[in-house]
Amino acid sequence: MSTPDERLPRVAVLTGAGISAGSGVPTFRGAGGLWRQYDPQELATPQAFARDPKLVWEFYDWRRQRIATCKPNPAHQVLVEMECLLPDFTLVTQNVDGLHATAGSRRVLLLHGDIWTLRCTACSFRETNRQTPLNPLPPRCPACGHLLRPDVVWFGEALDPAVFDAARRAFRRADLALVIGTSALVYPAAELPYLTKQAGGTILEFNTECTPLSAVADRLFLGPGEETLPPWWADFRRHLAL
Ligand code: BJW
Ligand code: ZN
Repeated sequence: MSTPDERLPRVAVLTGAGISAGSGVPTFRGAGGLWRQYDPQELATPQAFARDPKLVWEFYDWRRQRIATCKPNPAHQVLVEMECLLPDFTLVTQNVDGLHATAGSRRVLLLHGDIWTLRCTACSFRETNRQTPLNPLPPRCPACGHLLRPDVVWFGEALDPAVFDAARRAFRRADLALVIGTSALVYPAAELPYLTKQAGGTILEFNTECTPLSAVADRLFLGPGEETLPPWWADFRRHLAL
């Protein structure tokens, strides 16, 4: 006899900047993704920070100020409900904005870190605070006086192996992968949905544009995630009799 849990699909979700676009958080790539005259992708590197920590901190401080006023949108809310109702559900995000947690998601695998946490470049000091603006810039370690940096993953830096392994396991065992608001260009995050596909599962993509993943996704829901995800979930929930 099957238990109620066994009839429910295992679901893994990968989110990117596009899920927070409807909340007013700027994305990295594409229209509106520019900060001053700089390309955000070029500021998210250890080289940029070594060259000009003040400039890189101004970029992160500006983003902290923007994000501080943003509220989760209906797409974030759907993922909170899914976590509550599905016994095998994993939310993996590339976002550093904290909006999944603010919405009420309890377990979130943060692949690229957290913009609200600062850590020392020299000692083990680490602190989470929502202070905006930060003053002075760049901030310095209260323990040793060296530079603090945002606790995020820049290009060329390794993701936390324990976090990434947990994400890989979730996508490998998932019957269904939802990929929401990511350009699917940045690795190793972008490889996750392919693990579901290789293991015989289904990929549903929610994006305002086609991405390199769209060719292998089983279905692309074209449009803002905050508009396309809630009706999809309402139907799916009904189908699962939840
Ligand atoms: C909507 C919407 C709405 C809009 N609704 N949708 C060549 C091949 C493969 C890999 C590499 C390569 N060359 C270099 C690499 C490695 C590199 C990489 O992937 N580069 C590629 C760009 C080519 N990767 C790395 O360096 C990673 N580390 C690594 O590989 O380490 C190796 C190593 C091992 C051992 C020791 C040492 C090293 C690290 C990657 C870290 C990425 N970091 C950033 C910054 C984080 C901090 C911060 O936020 O500032 O992460 S970069 C930036 O990109 C950020 C994002 O999380 C990430 C992904 O962006 P995302 O979320 O997809 O956003 P966008 O803007 O690209 O897309 C938004 C999407 O939303 C669009 O598609 C819109 O259409 C859509 N959209 N409105 C739904 N309303
Ligand atoms: Zn220190």
